[in-house]
Amino acid sequence: MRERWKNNFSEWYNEIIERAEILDVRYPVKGVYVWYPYGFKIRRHVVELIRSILDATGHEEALFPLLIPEHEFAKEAKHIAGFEDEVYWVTHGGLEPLKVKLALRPTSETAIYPIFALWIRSHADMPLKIYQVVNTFRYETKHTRPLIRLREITTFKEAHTAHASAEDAERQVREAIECYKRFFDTLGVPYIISRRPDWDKFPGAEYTMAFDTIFPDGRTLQIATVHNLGQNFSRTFEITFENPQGEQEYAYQTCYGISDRVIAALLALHGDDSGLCLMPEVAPIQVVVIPIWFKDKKELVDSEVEKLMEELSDFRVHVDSRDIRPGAKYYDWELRGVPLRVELGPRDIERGEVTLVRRDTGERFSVPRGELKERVQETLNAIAANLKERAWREMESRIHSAQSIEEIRSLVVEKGGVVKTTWCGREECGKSIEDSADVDILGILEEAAQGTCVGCGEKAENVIIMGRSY
Ligand code: PR8
Repeated sequence: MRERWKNNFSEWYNEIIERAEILDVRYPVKGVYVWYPYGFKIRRHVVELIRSILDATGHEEALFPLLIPEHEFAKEAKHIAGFEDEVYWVTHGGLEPLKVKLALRPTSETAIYPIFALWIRSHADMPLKIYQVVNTFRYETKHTRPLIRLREITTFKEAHTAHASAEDAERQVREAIECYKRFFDTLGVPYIISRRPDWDKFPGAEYTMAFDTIFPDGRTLQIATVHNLGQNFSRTFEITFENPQGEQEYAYQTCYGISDRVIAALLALHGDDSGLCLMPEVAPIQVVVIPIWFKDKKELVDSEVEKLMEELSDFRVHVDSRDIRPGAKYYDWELRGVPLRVELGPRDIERGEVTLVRRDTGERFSVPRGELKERVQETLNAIAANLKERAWREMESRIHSAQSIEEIRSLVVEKGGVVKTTWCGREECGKSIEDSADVDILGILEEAAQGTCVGCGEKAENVIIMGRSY
């Protein structure tokens, strides 16, 4: 059942985040939340996944300070202009005013690049590919929401790279996109990749590529961005290197990031009216075992459960031996999204079978005891494939084509979706399309445009997607 999930998504989301023990939202600072142990385990698996993808592609993890001195933070004019109204400042040490104000990083370009200037000497030092997983602070003025719009972003994975040529930086942008595709594909989170219009790119970037997903209420969520910084920051921070010809040159840079929003998407897209439905890859518990005790058979069942646990030791398994009704246990683990339930009672033991129940489809079936391990693996794989396929199908069903402003408005605002349309590429016209449709241009797709611009009727240059985002 996905009635409430679909029709009352916001309510569903707020309630599930709390009841499934992902975040405690009662912390007394706006936009700042507490991770429960269960939610934090999901987070840990997600972070491990992105780490493994980045490590396998030659990135190295490092850790830079949270505090950024004002003079570094203010160096890059566009960057500071883009972030100044979102920065938290540390102005005092105890009772004493600080001589130099310190920014809590809203992102770490200005913490990292002065140090890159010290690390990079020659073209042989590059490509330099660094990442860190840290908390960042943004004084968001739009409505804050758990995992979606945070003032303390607790899971900011930011990568920063430096290159000896513009071509190599361009190649890095493609590599980053490939890394994120692999990441989202493993999580079964569907995405649309587009290039942000110039007025919406990252402050200080040459251009920004973004991944957006669509939530059940039709709103889009930006879940990853990849920025080509060109030489904008290297000029400001004096990141120079000696090229093979012996000349000094400014480095070419990229940066790319994801956040807690990835976890928001993971939870939001795979849920239903009974709660979460976790991808096996990141589920803290992949298989929950429920012993079905009958009066005089408790010992028999318990000893079989013990054997079964050993057989399933390759998975993250949990036995629920609480002294409550099995039905109450089913309810709890469904709410928390455990992908697979195993039930074992005297009747199963007699028949040499085990009962499996899939969280995604509710399907219940018996498997021979001797085949348990293979069948569990096979079923977890089937669940992952089904969740991914279902999420992609749902998202694609929300993308429509529109040829007029009225159509854009009606498809996005009334039907709750995203539209594809065509645009001449002029900023002035783009903004007027946004104003008259009351819908944002999310980005430009890598597709050849045909026909005319939906705003001015001139020749179309770009295929764009438009929607309302979180
Ligand atoms: C950069 N510099 O910073 P970006 N709450 C949750 N997630 C958020 C929030 C928020 N308030 N704001 C942004 N995000 C570059 C790239 C280092 C890394 C998420 O880029 O400003 C969004 O998914 O685009 C965004 O795509 C990502 O952080 C990176 O932030």
